[in-house]
Amino acid sequence: MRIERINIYTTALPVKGGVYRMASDDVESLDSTLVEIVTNDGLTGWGETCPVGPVYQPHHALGARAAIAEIAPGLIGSEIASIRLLAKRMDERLNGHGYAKAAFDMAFLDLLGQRLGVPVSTLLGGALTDRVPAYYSLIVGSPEETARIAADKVKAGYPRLQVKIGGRDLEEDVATVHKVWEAVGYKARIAVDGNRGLTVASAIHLDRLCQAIPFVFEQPCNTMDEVATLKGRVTHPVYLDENTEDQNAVLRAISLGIADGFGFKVTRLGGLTKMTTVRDLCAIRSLPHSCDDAWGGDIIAAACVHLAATVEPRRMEGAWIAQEYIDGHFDRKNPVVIEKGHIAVPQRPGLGVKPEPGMFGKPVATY
Ligand code: 0XW
Ligand code: MG
Repeated sequence: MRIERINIYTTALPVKGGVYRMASDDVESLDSTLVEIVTNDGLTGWGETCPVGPVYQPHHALGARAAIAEIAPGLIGSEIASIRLLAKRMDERLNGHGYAKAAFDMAFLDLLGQRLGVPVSTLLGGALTDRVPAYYSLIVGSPEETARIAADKVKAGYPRLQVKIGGRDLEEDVATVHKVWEAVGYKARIAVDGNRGLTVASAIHLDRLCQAIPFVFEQPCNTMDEVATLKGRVTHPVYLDENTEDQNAVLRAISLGIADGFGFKVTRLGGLTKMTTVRDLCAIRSLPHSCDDAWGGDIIAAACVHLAATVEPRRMEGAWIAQEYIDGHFDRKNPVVIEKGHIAVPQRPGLGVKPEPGMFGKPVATY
């Protein structure tokens, strides 16, 4: 099975509700890039990469497409058999840019799964479950409104909430965390996500002012060095998200002992194959983590869920997919959906999702 053609598409994913607010940025519509690989035996494999705007992490949609343009011509004619060989070929075309390579890695695995008749979770080492937990991400908002939505989402079955804070007065952040805790208590696990927005001083204050509330503190400050200085000075467990820019960053954080867990993004880490390495490193040190991406439609959602199914459930912090913030699905027949706060793992060969034919219009590039 050889790569005959690669089509690149783009699609806009407007945010349901108008705006997705984080400490680092407000976003209103996300620009997703889709990779369709067509093989000589008529199979098609799909990949996707969709940064949540250009500010959240050092990725942007135009950057992804520029990187794809460097890589794609060098893949034509390649055999879809060894994922490692394909990764090497991509590295020979372009240094870095894992978030663009991630879309190809997804498409390779989608094709290999279809060819072998197995779901992608099997290619990632094997599923431990057929249903993974999701979590609900509450955007930066007023304490009252955030607590009201939190209670609703717990009632709807979400086992975990992520409360976004930062970019405003400490008083409002502290009040938000308290109100959410009063509203949901032990009924859901809570992560408080600063999205790099707090100074070390504010992070220490927030930690003290919310001392008795059992939450994990996600990416409170901008850099890994700042977060490292929190060790021993805050009582809440600290998780890294945006700072895990590649596998080496994860290795560094684990070996320095500065992260109690992670919010992983599949494309940021360079794709599903690279994620299996950090998944296994986390298993060695009993570190919990999520299997998310920053944004995306059904292709990315399926990728996150296949990977999440291979993580030991006691360390699985949930698969975040953008469904609650986008309208519709790429695959209306077999969409990836959250039901009662959980997501069924696709059982069909490959990723198990296929965009409706023609839904993205004409390709923006073909190789
Ligand atoms: C909740 N997310 C997975 C969605 C947005 O990309 C932000 C992100 C996070 O945890 O920071
Ligand atoms: Mg986060």
